[in-house]
Amino acid sequence: MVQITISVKIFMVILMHGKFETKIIHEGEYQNKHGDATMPIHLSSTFIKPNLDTSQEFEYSRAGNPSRSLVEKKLAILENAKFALAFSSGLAAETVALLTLLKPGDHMIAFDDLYGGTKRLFDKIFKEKFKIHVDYVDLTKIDNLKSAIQENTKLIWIETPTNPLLKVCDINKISKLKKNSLVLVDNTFLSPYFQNPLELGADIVLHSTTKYINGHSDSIGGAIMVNDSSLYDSLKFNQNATGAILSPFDSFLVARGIKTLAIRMEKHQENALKIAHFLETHQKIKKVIYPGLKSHPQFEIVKKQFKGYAGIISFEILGTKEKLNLFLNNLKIFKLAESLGGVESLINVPSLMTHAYLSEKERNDIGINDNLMRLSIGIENVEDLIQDLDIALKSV
Ligand code: P1T
Repeated sequence: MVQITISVKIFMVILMHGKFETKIIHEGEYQNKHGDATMPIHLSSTFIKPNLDTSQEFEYSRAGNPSRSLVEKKLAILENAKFALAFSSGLAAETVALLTLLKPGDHMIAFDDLYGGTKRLFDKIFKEKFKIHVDYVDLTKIDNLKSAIQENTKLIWIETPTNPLLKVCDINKISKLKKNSLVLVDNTFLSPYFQNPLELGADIVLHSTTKYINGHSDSIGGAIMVNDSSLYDSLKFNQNATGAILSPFDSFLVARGIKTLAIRMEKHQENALKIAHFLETHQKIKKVIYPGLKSHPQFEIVKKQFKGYAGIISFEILGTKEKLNLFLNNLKIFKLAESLGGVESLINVPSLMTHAYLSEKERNDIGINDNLMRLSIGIENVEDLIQDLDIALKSV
């Protein structure tokens, strides 16, 4: 018994000082009486109370569940945060964040390029129904923030890199200028392996775990990580009150996906860099946007802020809509689908898919034109991926 306690303590110390890859595998796992090497899924919706007076960690699975609790421990480790919460989707996490941080009449500044579903949530629900004032601002230029910020600005909402134009802003500078507001960074596109916004001064980090964190395109989920305990308590209260929780089975999938995040991200990036260089020199391509290219407009911020570039590339093809269709129809490995960050390579046409909610004018104003495509580079063999793109481009 004494020996077990000592070895557990030594293990805890190793974990505390361990590197990212070690921590994400071991954090939250514990040995039960059967000796499971990995935590089983706890499907129970409710937990039996020994009597009315005893309080216990888990009572009802909406409020707390061992499988969710395990994944939340791992999620906190990912962003080096004190607290994490796991939600039923990225948009569920966003909804609870907005409900927690804003009240009618408040003002919010958001990056002008964001996932289409996020803008739809802001515009159609929080602006229209709850009278939140939202200003979309190009935050690549810090002066734009200075002129947009108001006394009642309560929240600055950032994606960096943005979806789908991969625009980058300086989290540290924005956090220093925030005045009375909180800074929330949607870190989905880089994953916690390549960027940690809390360390750069942000107050809240949000992820669609559907993407890199789970990594296998088989679960929809979201996460919020914070260091402030009262903020955590409010978010947790609203999560339980609205019921926006990650299910036990999805918690298991996300916890499993997290264990390979580091190795997947390295491969996504290695492949994406090669593909970005291939596209950049191709005569049928008009423009390539990838944070790892020197041609990226905010490459100076990228060098300072990112630990890596991840696997999303946006590009414009030369020519008409027919040519775009020909190109898409001739791809064999890249599949036409929404979402990103999985092991398989995907291609998306934002104007018709992820950003179809925006009007043509809104899309044109920020630069999402009809020929823009977004690649999510998977972890397949990179020569196969380049050949797939090459053959499809030759058919155009
Ligand atoms: O799909 P969901 O898990 O609800 O996550 C929403 C979301 C939040 N933030 C970012 C940056 C996102 O890209 C998304 C979802 N995006 C896609 C489905 C997509 O194809 O871009």
